[in-house]
Amino acid sequence: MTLRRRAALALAAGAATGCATAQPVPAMPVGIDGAGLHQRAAAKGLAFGAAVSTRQLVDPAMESLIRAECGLLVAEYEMKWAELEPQAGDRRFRRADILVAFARRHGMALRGHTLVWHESEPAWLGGLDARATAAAMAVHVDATVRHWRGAIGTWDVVNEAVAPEDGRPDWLRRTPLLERLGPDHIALAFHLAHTADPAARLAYNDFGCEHATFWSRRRRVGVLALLRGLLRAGVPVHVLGMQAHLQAGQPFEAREWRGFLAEVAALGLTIEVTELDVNDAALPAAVAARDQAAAALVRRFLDATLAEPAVRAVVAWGLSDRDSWVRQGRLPEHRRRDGTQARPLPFDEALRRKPMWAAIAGALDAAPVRG
Ligand code: 9MR
Repeated sequence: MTLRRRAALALAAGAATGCATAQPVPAMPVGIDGAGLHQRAAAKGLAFGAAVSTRQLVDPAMESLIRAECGLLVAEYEMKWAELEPQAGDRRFRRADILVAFARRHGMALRGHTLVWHESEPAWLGGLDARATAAAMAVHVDATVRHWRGAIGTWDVVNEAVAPEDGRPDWLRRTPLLERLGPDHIALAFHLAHTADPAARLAYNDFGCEHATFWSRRRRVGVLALLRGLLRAGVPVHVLGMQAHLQAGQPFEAREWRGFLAEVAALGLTIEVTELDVNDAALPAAVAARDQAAAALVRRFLDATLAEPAVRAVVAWGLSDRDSWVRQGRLPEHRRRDGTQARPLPFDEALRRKPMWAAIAGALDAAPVRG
């Protein structure tokens, strides 16, 4: 029996219900018309938004910053599988519902993030055999997409499936789901999401493609191969999400990057920048110089990216440095040797605009209007 058929049967049977910084940064002057990033993006037919959490919505200053700057929201973690189904069959949509209601109340679009990701698989999945895993994935994708049907414009269906360094001939990552179900589970997740909400745009989302390095280049080849294979097989994938966790100190070449985006666009896909931020670990400690360098990298990246008409959205992975995952230092390459805090986002910890805000605003202002 094919995986798809098996999952469909499982569905029918309801089988798996079962620091502060040393020097303060001066506030950036408000742009010519005082507009936030969302308004600047909207003027070009683009969307601008950020990853947020429900915790941020109860902080009045943060809440008003989100409303001033964002036209699109994504849950930084509250829509991940491990959060939504902490125990098998125990589905908890309530927290993420708060975000969805907030977005609706303020006329903001939503990205759904993310249905299948090896880092957010619930622990209980580990104890299941292939058949039960397929059933659990099918019910999770179906129930989740159906729950927010009509509310979420774009879903990150599969996240970070490419890892050339894992040594498979297809350059796919060796995840628990892949080991148990094989590569077909990727296509299956898209089919299930499409059935659950035929109007939602479905994205493949990945990181580490943006730089002019051997590592990034291989990842781009892997991503293109995956997309081509899915499209050839008639899989409903509509969007490529490029996370854009930029690495200061690594080379970025606009022409090379634009060539890749043009190849993606030629496949008929649209493109969204989904998790923009800058790892500044390689930059000097002095805040002014550091912020200028990070902003310059963001400006070069966005100028090149927004020149591609298929690019429709820019999403920052948070608004304020104080909330950035980079500060958690989970990745060794995020740790600053000088012990100062990372400054990866457009607003500082006091929610003041940084040069990175001006870089994003400038790139949006300079972007061609979308048709
Ligand atoms: O920034 C997110 C962090 O707060 C969460 O603890 C973590 C696990 O859910 O996920 C982080 O976001 C990741 C995103 O979902 C996918 N791309 C990489 C991001 C940083 O790890």
